[in-house]
Amino acid sequence: MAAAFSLLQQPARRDPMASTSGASQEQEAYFGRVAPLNLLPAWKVMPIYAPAEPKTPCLPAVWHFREIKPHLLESVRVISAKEAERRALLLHNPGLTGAAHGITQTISGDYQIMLPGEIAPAHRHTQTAFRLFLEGDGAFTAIDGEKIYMKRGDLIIQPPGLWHHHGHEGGPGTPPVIWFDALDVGLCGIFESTFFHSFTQDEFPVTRPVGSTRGRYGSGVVPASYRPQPLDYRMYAYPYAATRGALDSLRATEACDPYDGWKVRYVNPTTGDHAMTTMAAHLQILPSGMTTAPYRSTDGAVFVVVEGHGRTVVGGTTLDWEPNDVFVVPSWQWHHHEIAGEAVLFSYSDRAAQERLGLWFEERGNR
Ligand code: GTQ
Ligand code: FE2
Repeated sequence: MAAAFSLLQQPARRDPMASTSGASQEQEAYFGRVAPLNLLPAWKVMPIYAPAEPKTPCLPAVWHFREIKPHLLESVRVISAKEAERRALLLHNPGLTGAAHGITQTISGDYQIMLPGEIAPAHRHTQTAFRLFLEGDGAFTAIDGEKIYMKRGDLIIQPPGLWHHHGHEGGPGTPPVIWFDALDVGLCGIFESTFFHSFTQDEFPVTRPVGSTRGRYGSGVVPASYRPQPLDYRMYAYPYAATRGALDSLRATEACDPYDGWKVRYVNPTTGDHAMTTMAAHLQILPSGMTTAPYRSTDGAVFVVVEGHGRTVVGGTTLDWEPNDVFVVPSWQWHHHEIAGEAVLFSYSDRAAQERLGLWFEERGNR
């Protein structure tokens, strides 16, 4: 995408920060006179609302599944899925304070657990969501009347406004199921466009056969009468076997990209655009021993480790990771990956929203 201006060549100019340091007594008195009228002098707050480059309170951080799993298992004794509606542990960025509770200011993530026989009751919301399934057998998400059974690595996107509930159909005594959820909570919060409704019953009626949407839209064809709409989603399930197969296929003939290894983007098959309107999602494979070249972009990205081991260096912070761990690289921070054992990383961010609004920028460094 062509940038509206060059980010990398800041013209030399007086420092706008200078105007805020050391306001004179006269200026302070003036601020005091306009404040009761709910006015703020722009020159006083300029560096906060218009910093020279992206600034974030979010910190680079990693959540180790090995440490978290015992607490997830314990949560099933603390509350039922029905009572909790979603029995999930949110990943909270340690740099965020106050009401903010996301991994970044725009997106959230959590680990959700269900026991056999449980139902997480039906609801709908304006937030876009998705699940990346991690472990266990017998779990489904029902979206708009279609049950989607989930296996490890499957991505299930949850379009805004559609009724959904979850269940675990494994028999008594089968292990719990655990998956990773993400929502654009902060983004909808900033726009103050969040609606949330609970359905009248625990389960929204299932009216379409298993495999319906992927069966119709997942094979390079669409029903003949269908005309794609920009905000229309028709396919919810992206099975891991298919996406992983796409990576293997790329790898068979393409050179390893120094920044990304081999990387695919999840798309809406009827438009070719991002699979979700607000959040971009990607899957990449990085070979053992690879150190990626330094990169930064304006979307704070969250990574879920599907396979492999390694670490990611974000500025001065090193994040070690293994399967099922989650880590975050905040906006505009230089980072690279060091791969110890061939790794498959799922990642997501608010990039789709930023691109639509003309706000997305990236910079590729040299090694
Ligand atoms: O599974 O539908 O953790 O709507 C938060 C909000 C999970 C879900 C969460 C949700 C869900
Ligand atoms: Fe939900």
